Amino acid sequence: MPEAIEYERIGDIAVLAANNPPVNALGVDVRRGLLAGIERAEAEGARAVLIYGKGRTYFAGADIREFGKPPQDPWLPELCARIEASPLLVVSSIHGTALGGGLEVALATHYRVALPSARVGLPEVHLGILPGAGGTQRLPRVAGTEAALDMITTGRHVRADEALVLGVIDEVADGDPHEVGLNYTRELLESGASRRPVSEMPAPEQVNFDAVYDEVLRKGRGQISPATAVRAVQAACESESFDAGMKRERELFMDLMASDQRKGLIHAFFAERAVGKLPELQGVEPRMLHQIGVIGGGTMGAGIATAALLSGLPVVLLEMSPEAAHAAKGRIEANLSGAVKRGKLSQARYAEIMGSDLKLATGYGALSNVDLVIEAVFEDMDIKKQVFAKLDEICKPGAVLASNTSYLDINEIAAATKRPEDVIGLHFFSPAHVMKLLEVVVADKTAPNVVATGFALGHRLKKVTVRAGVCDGFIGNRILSTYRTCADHMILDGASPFQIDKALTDFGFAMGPFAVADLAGLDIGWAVRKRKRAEGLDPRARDSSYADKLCEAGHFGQKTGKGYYVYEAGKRGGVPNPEVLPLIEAERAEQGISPREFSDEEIVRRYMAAMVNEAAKVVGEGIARRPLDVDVTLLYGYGFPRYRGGPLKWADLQGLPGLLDDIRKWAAEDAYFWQPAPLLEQLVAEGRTFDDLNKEAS
Ligand code: T1G
Repeated sequence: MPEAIEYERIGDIAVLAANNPPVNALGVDVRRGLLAGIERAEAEGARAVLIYGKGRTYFAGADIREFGKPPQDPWLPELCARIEASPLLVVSSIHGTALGGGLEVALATHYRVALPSARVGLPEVHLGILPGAGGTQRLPRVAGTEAALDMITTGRHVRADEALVLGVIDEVADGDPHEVGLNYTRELLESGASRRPVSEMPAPEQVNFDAVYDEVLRKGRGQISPATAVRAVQAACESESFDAGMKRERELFMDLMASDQRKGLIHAFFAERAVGKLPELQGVEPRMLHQIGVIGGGTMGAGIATAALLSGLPVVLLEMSPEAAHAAKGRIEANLSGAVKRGKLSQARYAEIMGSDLKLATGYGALSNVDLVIEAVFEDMDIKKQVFAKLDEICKPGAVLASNTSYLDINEIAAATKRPEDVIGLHFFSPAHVMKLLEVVVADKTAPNVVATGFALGHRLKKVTVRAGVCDGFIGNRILSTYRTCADHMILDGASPFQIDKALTDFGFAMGPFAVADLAGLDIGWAVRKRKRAEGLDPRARDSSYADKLCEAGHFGQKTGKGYYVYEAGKRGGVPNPEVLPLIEAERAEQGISPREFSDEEIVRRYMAAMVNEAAKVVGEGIARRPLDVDVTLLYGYGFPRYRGGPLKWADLQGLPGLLDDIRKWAAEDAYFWQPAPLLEQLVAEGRTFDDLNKEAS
């Protein structure tokens, strides 16, 4: 096996090269190698040590896979102290990303040079922890308290030019990191530069830490790591010595390491990287995409077209009339102008896209040469079938035919063509150029390379792409429909939409379900309810019509200014609509229900249990391949709090037996809704968790 740290002696300089692909994470072998390298350089009488990374990056951080396992010597904080204490001049040459423990090692070296393309940062808070190898003590000493607080609490990656201004690095130079590092180290030796341990620099300046703490806590919506990190930086300013500050950092670090939030966030990190790893995609080449078609230029179609155009894919957008095509163009223009304003798109590229990459059409013939078409027309099976029959006639052989339906049966849609193997669901979330989730819905006859093409498109559009099977609502909307139903039941029984929204935002959701419904448009849920009633509801299912009455009165949520909430132009968010509670009270009276009190805790418990139970059915039926696919879907498409890891990670952390007990208890009042998922029962019987299933599948 190659050494994780390679040692090379060039004149007076000992060069330590990290060789631990893919990201030179600071696992135990790398730490041992660095320690041995420093000791050898000192023993051999070198004058300086240069540390850099082979491959794509300097150290991208501690090895996250070691978290939660017994620690192995040397620990990173001790290693950093040892590097800094070396009597030799120690220099880092940074390329790629110096993140977390990587930046902490760099800060323990005496000088830092970086390539212009390099980025540095302390992203630990995103993993539910804080920098634990001196980052909270050393960074404020070189960059000042304010800049350090910003970097540590946001975890943002800082570009080399900014890092230079902040004093995090000392020099920017272009070239190969080995050469750049050697040149810089030689210059330092020639100029007689002396060692420069950051720990010996004066303590950083005081700020109003309590105010910063409160602000960061509020912004974190219940996430504790950024606020806790503020206290660690405070210790850098207020401790009597550097070592005392380090001790405080360690205590706070260990507290966070033991937290469920850390477990949730680390799960999210690996889960979002695992969703694209499917055995069925191994070795399968996706079809080439040079140009795509989008049918329908409403909010969804225009969003999908925008996402494709931003990724460099030319788009033919089909609308039914010149007026509709014109309106669609306006939506895309508005989306792209937003990207220009945010600095994500240059003016020149904007002009290029509008000038030649986007083509508007009103006849199907324009789609004869595209490699993939995404249909985003009205959510109606008959219309979709007509569209696909037409595509079957027009599109060239091998073109992928995709539907953006959010509920409808892709098998039935595929059957409207003579090439069901080319048909797939590509379920985007609105606004499609912003939301990160893409569900790739695989029908019975979808060809593997069409699935691979869906994933390749998702990758190109920078989406987190999840595989789903066919059922009503696929992974996300099926689970949504169940937890929404649970919320509706609680309303019938005595809770208010506003209490439910508040309880769930306090739990960490970006928005509560009723605010979400207002945002999405109440007409969408109304259409689904009408369809389901037309198909025939199970007589045991509880139903309610107060929400229909809102729609009948023309209140569709934000787009009409009124729904569960009333929205005033120019104001963010809304205030409770006073018409809602009387409608609910009338409904309760009609159904003969005497309302009861709900605690916020019960609301969350029931809502989450409904979500977990449906999610377990979705996994048990193979609609989602693994529990982690559900977790990622809810995290990226439904505002689930990332620090809770996703519903099934949350369930594991709560304990599955207790959840199943509750579900069985509630089944006594509503046996139809609270049917325990067979998979949940099985896991409890076997004493296993959802995460055990994830591990078995990887
Ligand atoms: N440990 C282990 N594996 C890691 C890793 C890490 N730190 N970072 C990445 N990987 C794996 C990843 O799972 C994937 O594996 C492969 O590398 C490529 O990653 C004491 C406590 C560096 C910007 O938070 O942000 O230091 O899926 O697909 O898009 O304070 O990875 O191929 O099997 O993401 O080019 C702090 C986390 C740790 C950085 C590269 N560091 N990594 O992005 O590739 S905590 C981080 C990233 C810490 C100290 C502490 C990104 C990246 P596989 P990728 P990428």
